[in-house]
Amino acid sequence: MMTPLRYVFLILAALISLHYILSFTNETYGNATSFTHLSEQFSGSASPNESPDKHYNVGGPPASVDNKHYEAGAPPAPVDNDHHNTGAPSAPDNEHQDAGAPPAPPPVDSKDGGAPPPAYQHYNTTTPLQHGRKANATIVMLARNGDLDGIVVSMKQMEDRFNKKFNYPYIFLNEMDFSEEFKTRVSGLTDSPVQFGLIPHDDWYQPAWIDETRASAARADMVEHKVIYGGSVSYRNMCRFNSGFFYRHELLKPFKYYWRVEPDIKYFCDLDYDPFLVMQDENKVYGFTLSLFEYEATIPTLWNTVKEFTNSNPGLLPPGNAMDFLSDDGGETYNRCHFWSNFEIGDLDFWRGEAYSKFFDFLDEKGGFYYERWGDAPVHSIGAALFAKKEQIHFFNDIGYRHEPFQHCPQGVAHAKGKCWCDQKQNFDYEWYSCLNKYEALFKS
Ligand SMILES: Nc1nc2c(ncn2[C@@H]2O[C@H](COP(=O)(O)OP(=O)(O)OP(=O)(O)O)[C@@H](O)[C@H]2O)c(=O)[nH]1
Ligand SMILES: [Mg+2]
Repeated sequence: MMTPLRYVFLILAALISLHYILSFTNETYGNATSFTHLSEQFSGSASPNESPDKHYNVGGPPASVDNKHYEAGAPPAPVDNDHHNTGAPSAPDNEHQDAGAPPAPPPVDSKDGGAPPPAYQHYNTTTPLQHGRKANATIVMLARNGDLDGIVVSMKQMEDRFNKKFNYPYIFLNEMDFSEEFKTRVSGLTDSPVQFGLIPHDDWYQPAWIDETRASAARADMVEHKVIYGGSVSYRNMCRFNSGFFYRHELLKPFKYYWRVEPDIKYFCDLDYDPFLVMQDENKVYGFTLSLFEYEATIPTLWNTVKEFTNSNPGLLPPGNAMDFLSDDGGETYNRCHFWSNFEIGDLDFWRGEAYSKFFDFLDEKGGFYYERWGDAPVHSIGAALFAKKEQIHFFNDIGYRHEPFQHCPQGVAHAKGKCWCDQKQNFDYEWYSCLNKYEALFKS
């Protein structure tokens, strides 16, 4: 007779035999039950090959160019008159854009990977990581409390792609007090200093000397003609502030260089050199990634006003400026090309200098920020192109960047170097609506 104890021994013996058979015949089972593996499990140390981070290196799916943003013969023109008055978060408004056929993607030059001419390729000559140098620079974001969700998206990318290595400070500006939630959330994203500034009343709001009857008639007309942001006063306040006041703000006074960042943008590539030092070492005053044509309806009298100014101040224009980026006929007419100012790396002292200061004051007195809808992009671009030498305007080719609905995706070698996650075929540089070829032509003759 078998006693119960014998049954127990018999089952144990059977289990041990099975374990040995499986250990030798099945590799997965053998590895999983090896002593080394089991001891790692108990001590809590994971194999270096099993780092959870390895699955998250990509940074997200590539953005696609949204065809809805293009229309044949005219730029995308959302009308969003309430958006800027409500403090609601920015949202791309795609609905009012005609769905024309998108331009064909530019051919990628297989010889040089589509890289721009050597004139623009002079990076990595300066890296603060090697030399321990830093520029006197800050990252600037103008924002409403309602922009918070888009701001953290932009700021996290700024930190991850660039600033956690370089630790430049941030300055946030607003015509209203930032909420505690805003301050807490953005401060938590960086080890760098973060400051929050209130914009002085008169630097933001429509001046009392503007004829409101004329201004409101202009807004109504633009709404009727579906001009983008045509009915918005706060958008005009924003454009005027960015054109002539941000660089004079108390918090920016100690700084020489700035990098402008907007909500909901994308940075596609790792940046392992300091663009501020490129600006400083090469005496640049303005850096861009995207350029395009302005909406004619927003600037009907801008160029005549510019000509009036330059005719009476010819001495402010240096020889060898970038006039040919702006005009195809030696300055007679404006071709509407401008650098897209939602991305800017620039020299604050250039804006603070005599030429641009006089220029801005002259434009401001004409009232075109309110009687029309002059944008800070054409105003900055015209200022930089006229009052600096063309070599002082820099194309940051290796900064992959998207602000809806356009993106600059570095090509070839630059794409690989930055480990960029944008699709190289989705690149605005040589689309029909881009002005990059006019910038490049400046350096060909
Ligand atoms: N404080 C404040 N910031 C604003 C206001 N309007 C716009 N901004 C900011 O100014 C910058 C430009 O505004 P956007 O709404 O992005 O204008 P845009 O880039 O021409 O157009 P979209 O991005 O397509 O909406 C962004 O950084 C905004 O957060 C405002 O009324 N108050
Ligand atoms: Mg924007």
